[in-house]
Amino acid sequence: MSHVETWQLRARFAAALSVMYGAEVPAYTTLVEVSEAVNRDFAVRHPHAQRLGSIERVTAERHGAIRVGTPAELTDVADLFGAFGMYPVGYYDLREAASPVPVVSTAFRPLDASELARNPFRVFTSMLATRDGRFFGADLRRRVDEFLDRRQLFDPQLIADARSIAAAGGCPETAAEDFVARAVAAFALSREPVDRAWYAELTAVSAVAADIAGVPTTHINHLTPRVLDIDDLYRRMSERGIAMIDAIQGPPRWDGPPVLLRQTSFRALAEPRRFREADGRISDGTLRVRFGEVEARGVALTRKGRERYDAAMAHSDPAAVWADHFPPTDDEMASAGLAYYHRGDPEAPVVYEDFLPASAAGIFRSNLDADTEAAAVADESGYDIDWMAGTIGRPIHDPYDLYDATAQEAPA
Ligand code: OOG
Ligand code: NI
Repeated sequence: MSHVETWQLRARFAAALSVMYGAEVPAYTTLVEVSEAVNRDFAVRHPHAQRLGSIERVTAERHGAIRVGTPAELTDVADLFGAFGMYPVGYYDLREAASPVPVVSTAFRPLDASELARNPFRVFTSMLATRDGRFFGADLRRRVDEFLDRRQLFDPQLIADARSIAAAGGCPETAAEDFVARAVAAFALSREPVDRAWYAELTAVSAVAADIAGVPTTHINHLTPRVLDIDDLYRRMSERGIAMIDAIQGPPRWDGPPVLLRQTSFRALAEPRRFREADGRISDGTLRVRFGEVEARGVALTRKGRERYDAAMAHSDPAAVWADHFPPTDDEMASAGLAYYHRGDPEAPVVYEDFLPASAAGIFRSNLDADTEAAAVADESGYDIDWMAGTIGRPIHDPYDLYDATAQEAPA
């Protein structure tokens, strides 16, 4: 019987999620079409277009985002993604952002360059920070936790199957289709009615809390294609009348080597949802919670390069000071030890595979109707990378360790 490896399961999972999301969010299909056109045109105009990844990989590449409510739910996610060869990399504390969001996050992704080359799917995963008294008073926290403890996001059988698939490194072909279908279904927008009063009450204190803990299920929040020219994408989407957020997040455009990650997003339309009213009646309504996002990836920065990046970004106009922080060529980036290149070859950038906390917080916030107010009390939650690793019972990988290892290898 043929054996389906975890990377093949990951590729099928990513593709099936994309089909589902396209059916649920029609604007996503437009975004994918425009992204493909941008990439095709870019490749024609630029002979070295494939330096940051083959057109096939870039065009097929997606990241998703999901949000969960509790440590137990996050642990289930870690178990589930293990079956797809996706492991937690990096700890992102969006509570620390200039405009805080009450979540702590990691990204599940393949670790090795060879696995990324086979299929690079990754999912940014956030957990609601209910223990942080700055965002959740004792009463709200208790009621949110009670609601979350009563729901079950993932069928225990799905998680048990995921654990055995992860341990076996794959599964027989006969089991693969069903497993992937069940995993995808766990992230579909639910038809289950939303309790109108509870959702409204949570919205009044925190839009993020309502999105995560106001409903009995989770869902894929966005699915992001990758482009080679995000400024061109931004222009083309705007020309189609799609209102993008004000700015592209992350490093400014410039003529030197693109670094890290640039992202932009647009607010999706209202989606039909069912509601349960106070008298028990079921009614139809809409919620505007999901959105479209697109990304462009550049070279991964070393710790030293990242310090320069953070310094430039702290400036009121990063574009104006960019050239004071970064040299204009890959040669100089490599010799100054600012960015990763395979075996030190400036022709062979190591692509950034992770996320940026400030951009992530910006993307979150740009798609919420209201901010969460932080109270002036101490944070006694204890959330940090070690807390998260201990909770999910697995290491949270350090992105720099992974880039160091990748840089020793020839390009995949
Ligand atoms: C996650 C936002 C972060 C990104 O690309 O930085 C993110 C979310 O909205 O749940 O996806
Ligand atoms: Ni995203």
